[in-house]
Amino acid sequence: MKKLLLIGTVSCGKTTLSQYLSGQDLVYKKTQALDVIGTAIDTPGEYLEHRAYMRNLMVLSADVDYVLFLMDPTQERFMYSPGHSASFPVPVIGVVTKIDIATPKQINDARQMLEIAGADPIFNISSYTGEGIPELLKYMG
Ligand SMILES: Nc1nc2c(ncn2[C@@H]2O[C@H](COP(=O)(O)OP(=O)(O)O)[C@@H](O)[C@H]2O)c(=O)[nH]1
Ligand SMILES: [Mg+2]
Repeated sequence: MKKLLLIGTVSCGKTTLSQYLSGQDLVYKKTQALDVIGTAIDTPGEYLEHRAYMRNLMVLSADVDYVLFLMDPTQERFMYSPGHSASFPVPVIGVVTKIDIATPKQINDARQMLEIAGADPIFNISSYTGEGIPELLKYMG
């Protein structure tokens, strides 16, 4: 399993995805601090939402194989800046979460936003149904 840094707004699905990837039970748990679940570093959403924390994300990413930009297509908020992925020293993969409850249009819009942020490639997943996760894991190797 690769080392990952999961980034995304509050409640976009970071903790649930890292629990899924590490085979843990899915239990709601608000991430208050950095949390290492299996080989994924789960970050509090506040890291992305407050610019002052961005530096911490950059430092953390030095030690991982991939950064994952997560995006919840049912949320209106878009926190990534255009070309954001270029500030990380490792490949940035886009992950559209919660596709079990999102409309096709919401999913497409989210994909476009992640593209603008520079994430490549981009996977659509659900941590509830597991859809899309085998493809993501296969890509990461
Ligand atoms: N329907 C659905 N809900 C999800 C999915 N992933 C997470 N959630 C729910 O979204 C909420 C926030 O998830 P969480 O992983 O804590 O988000 P985080 O703040 O990014 O760590 C929780 O109630 C999760 O159960 C998913 O794939 N589908
Ligand atoms: Mg969390």
